[in-house]
Amino acid sequence: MSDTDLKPKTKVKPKVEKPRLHKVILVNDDYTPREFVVMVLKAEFRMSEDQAHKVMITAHRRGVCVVAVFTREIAEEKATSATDRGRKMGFPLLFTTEPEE
Ligand code: TYC
Repeated sequence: MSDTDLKPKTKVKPKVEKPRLHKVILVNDDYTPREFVVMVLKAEFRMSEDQAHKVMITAHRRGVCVVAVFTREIAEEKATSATDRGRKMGFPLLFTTEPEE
């Protein structure tokens, strides 16, 4: 570029989409012990005993409860890992994910 060349006046701004967030959802079942659900919530989602108990009891009463919100990859990893903890113990404990509106 010589000294006489004009610099472009407009900057090209790359458009970066905000990553859509995904909910991790705890699903109730009739077999997994309550204390085990609380233990998994504390271990996997860094919840306090009190928070974990509230989430567990909400899923128990209403069928499902939103546990936390993450980017899609993290939500899926957490849901799989938490579900596996139950499976290893022979429980049907289930965590699913769903995109936020
Ligand atoms: N319903 C289970 C019981 O009565 C406890 C439970 C709560 C299991 C929440 C799963 O997501 C769940 N032992």
